Amino acid sequence: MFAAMSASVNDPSHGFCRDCLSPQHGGGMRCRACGSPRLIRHPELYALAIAHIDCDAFYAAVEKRDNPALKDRPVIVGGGKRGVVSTACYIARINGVRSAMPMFKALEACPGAVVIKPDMEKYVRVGREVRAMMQALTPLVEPLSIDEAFLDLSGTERLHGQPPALVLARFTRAVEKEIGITVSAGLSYCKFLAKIASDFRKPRGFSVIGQDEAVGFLAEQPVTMIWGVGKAFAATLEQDGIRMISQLQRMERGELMRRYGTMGDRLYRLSRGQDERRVEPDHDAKSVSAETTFDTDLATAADLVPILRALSEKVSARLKKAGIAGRTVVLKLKTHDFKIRTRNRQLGDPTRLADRIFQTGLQLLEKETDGTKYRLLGIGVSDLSAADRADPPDLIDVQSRKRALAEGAIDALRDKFGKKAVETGYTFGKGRNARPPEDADH
Ligand code: TTP
Ligand code: MG
Ligand code: MG
Repeated sequence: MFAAMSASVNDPSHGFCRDCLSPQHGGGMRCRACGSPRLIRHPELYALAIAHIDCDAFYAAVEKRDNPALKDRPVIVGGGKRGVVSTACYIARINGVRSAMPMFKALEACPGAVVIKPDMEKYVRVGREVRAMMQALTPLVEPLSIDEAFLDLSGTERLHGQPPALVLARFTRAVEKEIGITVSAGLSYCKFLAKIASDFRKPRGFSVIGQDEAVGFLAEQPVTMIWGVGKAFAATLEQDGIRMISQLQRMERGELMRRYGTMGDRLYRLSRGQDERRVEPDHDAKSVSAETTFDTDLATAADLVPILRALSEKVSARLKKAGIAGRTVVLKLKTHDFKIRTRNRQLGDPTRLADRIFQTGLQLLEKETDGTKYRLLGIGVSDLSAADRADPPDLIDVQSRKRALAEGAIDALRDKFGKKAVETGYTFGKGRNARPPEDADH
């Protein structure tokens, strides 16, 4: 499926050297210009534009960069509060060390390892630098975590004067040179396969999965390669005798949906390499929200409403401080058995008023107070915009206008006398069961 195995390895127009980027004509094993064996050839190389990039052994790579004496040593980053491995460099991995392993086990497997406590601030900073370099290639960058993102490079050829494959290879070189860590890249026609490809030949990998080979390639993979098939779901499939994606490829959509609901539809499509999801760029913040986990599960409106009020005020305060407003109110509940329920309502205009957020949340909450016990409640707004068009006074009804005016007055008092100076009826006496709200910026 990949370059080396591809049928058109000899096609002179479909390859380049990943080290010096010179085009490769003919089928040699080494670059004609620089002698490097890191050649990439693929019949669809210049037709694919969806990329996934993931840094190699990210935290450990940053630590090695900052202390060259560690270069050839096995390095484990972790410990801290939970006493587990965050990540290990590839030398430590040869000895069997893995992320999430208890530290004592990791040291049993690799006694000579150098253990380093995580320095999150540093990793966040480096992650941002890598992201900034991605954003210089295309505005369509969708971060998935601190060290990885999807990029949609379609339509960037005119800007860069090069097809996406070369832009990507140039990028991986630039990260090595400018940031001092390595990344792996996957290139395909969809997100699902781009992500699989980036994981294929780590570290310093560059893998390509084209349209023509997708179904054949997937047929040979286990179902766990499908997005959303975790351990529990894989066990369910295993019980039904399904282990390989090829088995899903032979099943009808209706049958899969009957057995597995919406997940069945996903299995049907992804097993056939069909993935229409677009690369969604990151906006600085997509929502502003606050949530709290209760000490004991709560079910009644009497218990939940005061907490909703307090959280709405918190969200509103943060919106006001940031000068932004949100048009969609999102209620989040987690049931006693850890199922998440989110409910949205779009407003006519963006708001930053605690009362509007609260009243909307209340309407959504009413439908969910059906006796279910909850362990968490959250409220927030999304569809963010600048505050200048928020809460137009002539468009809100008389009651809400009164409350808006009152809220303005309360804000002014709080500014003058401090946060605790004014409490509304709803928040009075709250907190019996609630922990302090946690902020959540997404
Ligand atoms: P990953 O990209 O999953 O792993 P990695 O970059 O360390 O290694 P590779 O991609 O080459 O396989 O995660 C990125 C970082 O997130 C990782 O360096 C440390 C952190 N992390 C944890 O803290 N705990 C974990 O269980 C995992 C998987 C990652
Ligand atoms: Mg990584
Ligand atoms: Mg990652």
